[in-house]
Amino acid sequence: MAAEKMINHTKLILSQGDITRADEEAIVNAANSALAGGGGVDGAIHRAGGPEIMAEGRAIGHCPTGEAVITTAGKLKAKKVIHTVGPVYRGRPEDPRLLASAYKNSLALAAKNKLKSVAFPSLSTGAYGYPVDQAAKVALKAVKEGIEAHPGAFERVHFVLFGDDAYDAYCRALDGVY
Ligand code: AR6
Repeated sequence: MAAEKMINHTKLILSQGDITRADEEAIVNAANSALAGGGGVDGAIHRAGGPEIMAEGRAIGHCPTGEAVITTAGKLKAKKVIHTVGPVYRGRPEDPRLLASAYKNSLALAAKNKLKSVAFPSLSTGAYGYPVDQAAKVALKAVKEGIEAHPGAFERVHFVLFGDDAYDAYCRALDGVY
């Protein structure tokens, strides 16, 4: 199952699956500010990629909410892992702003490192509790703006969504945003 849209020359793809298996140059991790590892996508990426990723994360030490840092991808197929930190959802006005920043700063870092394809999970919608329908709208708008801000940088931006609920929410949001 997959849905696709073109944004200028970039293919935006929504699919269902496990992001650790994504065949893209950069994989984005839903990290925490301490870059300390955890459950969800973060746990899956470290398990599949091996200890090198954590070692580089430790050396970087910290990533504020809404920002992004980059490490090796270890044993993963990707060239790099971009670690970003979405907001813990509290229903505040800054939640969507911070969530959008996490997506846009991840794309900016990918562009800077000449990574032409990027896989995202649905940031903040697991342990951080962001309602997925709301998060999907913020995510797709932010990614569209991020792609437009870096003309020619990306061949593909790929949301790899875990489970039917997330995939369906992003498909609904795609119709609204584009
Ligand atoms: N591939 C793609 N998506 C996944 C995978 C996977 N392998 N595993 C889970 N998801 P979460 P957050 C989905 O909790 O809400 C960690 O402990 C999951 O179903 O991974 O940003 C960090 O260390 C959900 O839709 O990230 C932080 O402390 C989405 O990924 C904290 O959780 C995000 O869920 C970050 O919380």
